[in-house]
Amino acid sequence: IIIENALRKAMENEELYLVYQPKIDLHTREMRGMEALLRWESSELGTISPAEFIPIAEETGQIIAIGKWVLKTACKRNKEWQQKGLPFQCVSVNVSVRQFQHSDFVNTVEGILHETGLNPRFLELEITESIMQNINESTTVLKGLRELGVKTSIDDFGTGYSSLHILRELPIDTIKIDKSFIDDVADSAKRSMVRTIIDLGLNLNLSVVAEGIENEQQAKILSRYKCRFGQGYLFSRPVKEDEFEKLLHTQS
Ligand code: G
Ligand code: G
Ligand code: MN
Ligand code: NA
Repeated sequence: IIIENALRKAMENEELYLVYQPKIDLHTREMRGMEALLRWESSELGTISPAEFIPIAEETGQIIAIGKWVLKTACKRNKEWQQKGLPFQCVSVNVSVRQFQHSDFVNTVEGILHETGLNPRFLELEITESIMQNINESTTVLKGLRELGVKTSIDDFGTGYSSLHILRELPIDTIKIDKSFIDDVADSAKRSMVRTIIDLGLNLNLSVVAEGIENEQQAKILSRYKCRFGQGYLFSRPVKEDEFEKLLHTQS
């Protein structure tokens, strides 16, 4: 209840903001996209992680308004960067299950693209395997998004109960291999799992992203296994928009 009330004010008082983390081509080390991540600096409660407040916002339904704000802010900012002449990048936005399953979701995305003027190909939506709870509806939503020209990605891939099922049934573009598998890459006895996931993605013509890369050894092994893209502290932490703009400048 405390967080719920503070979150209501957070929207009004502009305590929410986005940070951005680059996605890197592991071969050339160039930026090939960015993920927008939500942050909350509460005047009452201090810094609160989305891992803590997103589940509450899902329960209370506040996620619908928050999710719209995130999506609109990320699209608007990306369009502004493009208009400034910075290199065009695709922005990935996290979408929670409840938001994804909201009846109006595809229309909302379409409206935000229209309003911000962002070309749909520069937007990707990250969802988790939990959308499999409702496979028919999820398929309809994913098809609607594909018709709009928006890309979709399965976040934390490999951690759910339906990883294979999802690939077989749903029209998606990208898998993001969960950090727990990337942590295992340094261990020769455990790395075969990662290799198998990468091959699976490539064989299905999906874009494969490794998340949570923290050292050069992991990056090298993943690159050798033909994982094309990566994100992680090795390349950059998620940074505020002014700092991210500087990163974009170094790419032009
Ligand atoms: O950025 P960080 O590692 O603190 O994120 C923690 C969790 O919160 C991750 O699971 C991430 O996907 C999720 N998260 C971050 N930003 C958003 C957002 O804008 N919307 C949703 N639904 N989840 C987010
Ligand atoms: O669930 P999702 O993949 O959206 O969450 C991404 C989270 O992982 C973000 O909170 C981000 O801050 C965090 N993150 C990004 N790169 C790294 C990394 O290299 N190491 C760790 N520990 N966390 C990372
Ligand atoms: Mn994500
Ligand atoms: Na993830």
